[in-house]
Amino acid sequence: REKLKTGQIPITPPPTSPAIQHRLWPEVDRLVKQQVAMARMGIGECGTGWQLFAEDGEMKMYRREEEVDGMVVDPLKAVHVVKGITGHEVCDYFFNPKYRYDWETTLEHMTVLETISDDTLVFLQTHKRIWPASQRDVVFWSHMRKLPNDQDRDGPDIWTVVNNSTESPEHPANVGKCVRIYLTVCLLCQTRVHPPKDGAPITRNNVSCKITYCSVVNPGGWAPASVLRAVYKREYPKFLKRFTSYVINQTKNKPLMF
Ligand code: 16C
Repeated sequence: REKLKTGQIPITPPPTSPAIQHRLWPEVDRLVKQQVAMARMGIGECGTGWQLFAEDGEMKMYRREEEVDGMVVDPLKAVHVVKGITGHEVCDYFFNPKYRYDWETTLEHMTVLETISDDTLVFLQTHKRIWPASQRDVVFWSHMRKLPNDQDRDGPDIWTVVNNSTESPEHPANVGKCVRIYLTVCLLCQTRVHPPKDGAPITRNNVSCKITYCSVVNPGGWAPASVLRAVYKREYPKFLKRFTSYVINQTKNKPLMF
């Protein structure tokens, strides 16, 4: 097991995880640690230039304007607090391919290219075209992980899903009608329990989930900056509201999953 300094968070998964044997594992493990550390930082702690561009109740979305070779790659950081659901549930619905068409409105087609383990998959997705740009596709690994709760050792675990672009020799970039996009996404979910004063059992009324969603998408080829910024300003809030409502609806009559 990894050696920890005081206050350091252990985020190495159990050594039994079968994904450890896979060629992608060193990258998965490194990226997950890096993305989780960044997601845990408050907006004031992760550099300057963050602008609030969308707000709705508890949901706040910030972006930083950035361009690489003339292409918009604005990083996004969103925070939200949603009542009645747990971090494990939110991550499960985000990670599990069987639910993806239900909530991912920009999706045209999704294939699981490889099952590395129960918690690590490789996806190929095509997304809806935005006029006047070409249609986009993306190949990424997706990894879901439970993290120990270092701030409250008796509290529920923290859960995360990290998605990061990768290559697939069977599906090379930019050969068909689609332009390949490149992304790094981190969803980090922390469950808060507000125990009933009378010692009654904990129900959905007693839990909430703090969600942090960070994303950087490189469009991979020409797309007008103004169109791209207008699209993500509309699509990211739509995604987070629709996805969290979906999780609320799916779980409302099910037992809590911590
Ligand atoms: O994280 C999210 N979803 C995950 C599971 O699918 C995964 C995938 C993310 C793909 C995000 C890129 C999608 C871009 C497609 C083009 C947009 C089509 C809009 C069509 C409107 C009718 O991590 C949730 C993702 C929420 C996506 C919000 C949209 C972000 C747009 C960013 C700009 C992309 C550049 C497109 C260049 C033309």
